[in-house]
Amino acid sequence: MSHLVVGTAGHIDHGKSALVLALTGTDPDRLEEEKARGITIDLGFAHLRDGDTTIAFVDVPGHERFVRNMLAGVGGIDAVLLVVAADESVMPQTREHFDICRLLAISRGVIVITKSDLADEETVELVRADIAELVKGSALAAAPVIPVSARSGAGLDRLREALRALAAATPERRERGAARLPIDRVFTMRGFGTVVTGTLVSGAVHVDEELEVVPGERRVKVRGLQMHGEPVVRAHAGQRVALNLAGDDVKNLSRGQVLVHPGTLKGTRTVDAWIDVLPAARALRHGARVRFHQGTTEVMARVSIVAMPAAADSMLSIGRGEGGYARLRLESEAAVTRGDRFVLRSYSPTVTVAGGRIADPAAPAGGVRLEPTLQRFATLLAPLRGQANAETEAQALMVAETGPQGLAATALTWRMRVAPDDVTPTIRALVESGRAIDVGGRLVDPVWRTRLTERVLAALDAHHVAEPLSEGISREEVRERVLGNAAPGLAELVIHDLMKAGRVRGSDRLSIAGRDVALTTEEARVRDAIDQALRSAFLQPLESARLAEVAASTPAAVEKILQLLVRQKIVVRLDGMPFHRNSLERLKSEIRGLKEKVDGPGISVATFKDRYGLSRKHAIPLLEYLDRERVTRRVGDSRVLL
Ligand SMILES: Nc1nc2c(ncn2[C@@H]2O[C@H](COP(=O)(O)OP(=O)(O)OP(=O)(O)O)[C@@H](O)[C@H]2O)c(=O)[nH]1
Ligand SMILES: [Mg+2]
Repeated sequence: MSHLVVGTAGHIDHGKSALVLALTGTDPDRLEEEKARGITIDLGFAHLRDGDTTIAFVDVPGHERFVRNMLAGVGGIDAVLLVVAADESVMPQTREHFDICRLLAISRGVIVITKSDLADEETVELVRADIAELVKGSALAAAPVIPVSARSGAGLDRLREALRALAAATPERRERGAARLPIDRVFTMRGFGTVVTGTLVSGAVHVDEELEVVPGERRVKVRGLQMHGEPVVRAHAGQRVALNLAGDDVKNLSRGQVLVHPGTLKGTRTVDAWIDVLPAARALRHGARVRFHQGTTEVMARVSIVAMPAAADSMLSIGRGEGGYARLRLESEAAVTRGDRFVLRSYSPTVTVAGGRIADPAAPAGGVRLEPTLQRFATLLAPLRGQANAETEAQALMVAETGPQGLAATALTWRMRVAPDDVTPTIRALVESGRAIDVGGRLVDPVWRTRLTERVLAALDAHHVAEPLSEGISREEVRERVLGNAAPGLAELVIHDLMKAGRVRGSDRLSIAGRDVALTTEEARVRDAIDQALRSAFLQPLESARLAEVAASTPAAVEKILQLLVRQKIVVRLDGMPFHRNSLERLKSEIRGLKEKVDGPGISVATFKDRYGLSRKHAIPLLEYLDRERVTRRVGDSRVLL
């Protein structure tokens, strides 16, 4: 079963719709107004079945005012049916439609000279010459040119034959990749609800599947699928489908939105692109306001021409017939991705001026007047021009640009157009070639592993110098203050690297290995004095003023040493009061030793304070400490020994 989507193209009244009707039996003009005025206004659809080949026709309007509708129609076609009337030959919209097809790289097609019944052979030959001139040097230069009359039926069989050959020669579209369906029509059907139609650009959709609407980030469910009027359970790339949608968010859908597998495409407002300006158009200037057309989307955009820092704005333009780099700032979101082709029309007069290809659908914010920007464009565009293996370079560039934050692996799909099935092998290729490290689903440039290692060492070193008594920086602070802008997985990896290499040690606090707490002689004396004083005080409280006196030092110096001793677990503070570790150990063993001797309700607060000669105020924190240490358990005002 093969599928071909063919779009008509050509000047108004040249017989495009009549030809589709003659080929398929379906009149593509369905609107009252179209029938009344005898012109096509919006897209029309019809299809032809030939053995196991289905040819879907998208019939476009020729009127110059409706080129935007034509653009929405040709976004998803495989081939063009370029129509030129024998009695008028090549006209302005013949050229404009053909330009659009070229800009969108539609490289297959059949050329039809319609209304052959209205012209003699000589005239038809002149039309042939005009056509040859038009398509010279293009992909359609060798396309068949077939005179046809929709009125008499002459030439229709030859045309059908040519279409059949076209279908046979056209490769099936990529089914790999995430589903992507630009909406070209939305309507409601009694008994069904909302129906949207479009051509599946990539991937496949199934009945009962959930899809996301982009832009808008709404979810809808596929209640039913139809292809050419018949229900199906699945449709794939290259097929025209009608989807019956369900869900709370199904209201207000419109042409230009795209249905995708959730999370595989995002709305964007800044894109980096290559632009080709048509030979017959005016130069595209920096700052120009244009209409950006991609798929079925149309949004206004502002062009920033990318050039070297020295170039003056007024000189910045891409000349007629030339190509160049540009950043497009869209005035509203569009659902586009890398590699997409688009068309630009000038704001006023509304004519087609250029087209191009998206290199990055989520260009970084900021100016384009920087030398690295030129390099960025060159790297991103090389693979789109067919340079082998350059895609890995382009991916590596995007990874590098995200710095220590890293690029989410999912961005490979929505930003780099990597099919979901190809994400894992792509990551592997980046990692194996040394372009990225994979930290918990984020890809980071390996230079950050080294840079952040240095950063941690420098921070620890500075800390040791500033606070020789400190035993390092808490792990949390290292993560948040020192490595705060790094992907969490990378921060962990860097700390792990340093510990494994033996350069950093610690658990709660990290310090540089070998940089032990350095006490001055005076500090060591104070420490020993405090140590001694606390040991001999046993459980008697020693306020810091008193400790300073005993140690012949200042309260501030004593406090610093006390903090060090607390961190070293030599001193324990209970309610702010310092006790020597040994005192508390002795207390615990003494109380445990009472177990055999005491019976009944255990020890009361009164017994405890009398035993150790403490005030009630000082006894309570010690008893609570014993509870916490599971030596005792409080029952009412008493302690049971455990
Ligand atoms: N004599 C003759 N008239 C034709 C032929 N094909 C179309 N016509 C007439 O030409 C007029 C325009 O035909 P359409 O098919 O509507 O032309 P179109 O290209 O679809 O026009 P737009 O969609 O508005 O751009 C109609 O009156 C048709 O009847 C033909 O082969 N011979
Ligand atoms: Mg028409």
